[in-house]
Amino acid sequence: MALDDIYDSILGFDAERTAELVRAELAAGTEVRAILDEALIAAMDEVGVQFSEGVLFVPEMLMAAMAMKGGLEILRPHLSASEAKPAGVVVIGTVKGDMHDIGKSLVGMMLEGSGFQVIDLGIDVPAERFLAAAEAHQADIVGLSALLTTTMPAMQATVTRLRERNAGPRIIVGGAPVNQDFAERIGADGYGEDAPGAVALARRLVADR
Ligand code: B1M
Repeated sequence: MALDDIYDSILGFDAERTAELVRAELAAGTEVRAILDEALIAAMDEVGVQFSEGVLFVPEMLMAAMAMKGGLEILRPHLSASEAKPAGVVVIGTVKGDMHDIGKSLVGMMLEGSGFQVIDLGIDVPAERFLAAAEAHQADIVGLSALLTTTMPAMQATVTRLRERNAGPRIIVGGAPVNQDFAERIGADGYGEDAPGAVALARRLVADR
């Protein structure tokens, strides 16, 4: 099955083939969601399992990530739809010390697709940069991503820094080690389990403002 081939191409670190197969799947009319969930994200989950088991190491994890990101870029126009007036402004980034950007980028793309204006600050973003960007762009929402247990404190520190403003933006958090309980403990306004969850949450928070 073609989705399995995409999955295998990521686990084979063959970025060119991943791109080729994703294009072919789109042309064949396969749903974007299926390509994303059953091939791209599923493959990265397996990479994580194999890394934990000591089968794969950091260089392989990186090569798999590059293949996944290539596929994601091809899906980007299909995740995005333009609207005249943005649903809100979101500043998003991965917190300080953390280099993982695939989940954060996916959340950003899906927010764009839902009509939000997204300012993506990238990876390893210190609290001050989140604060400066939120002010400069008059953000409605700041989205923080963390993939490491060791960078969860940086997420907490960023929330604390953003909260020092009186009328600050709403803050949403997400990433594999984060959960609702943690979000509440650090004073975030919400937790997005995945990209669609983050979009639903952002919509709710903007509507409540
Ligand atoms: Co890293 N890594 N990594 N890694 N890596 C993990 C996270 C890990 C779980 C692997 C493992 O051990 N099984 C583990 C963390 C363990 C822990 O802390 N509990 C780990 C480790 C240990 C490390 C290093 C420390 C390894 C080392 O150097 N010894 C190192 C740290 C570097 C650093 O950041 N300082 C490291 C490095 C890397 C690479 C650079 C090689 C590469 C990242 C490349 C890149 O991003 N450009 C990498 C990768 C690829 C992974 C795994 C395999 C895949 C992550 C991914 O992209 N998933 C990962 C294992 C895993 O997660 N299965 C792993 C796909 C992506 C779509 O999912 O990011 O979870 P995810 O995003 C989801 C949700 O979490 C959520 O929505 C997304 C879509 O559904 N979400 C949000 C994310 N952000 C959100 C924000 C929101 C809302 C929802 O609102 C704002």
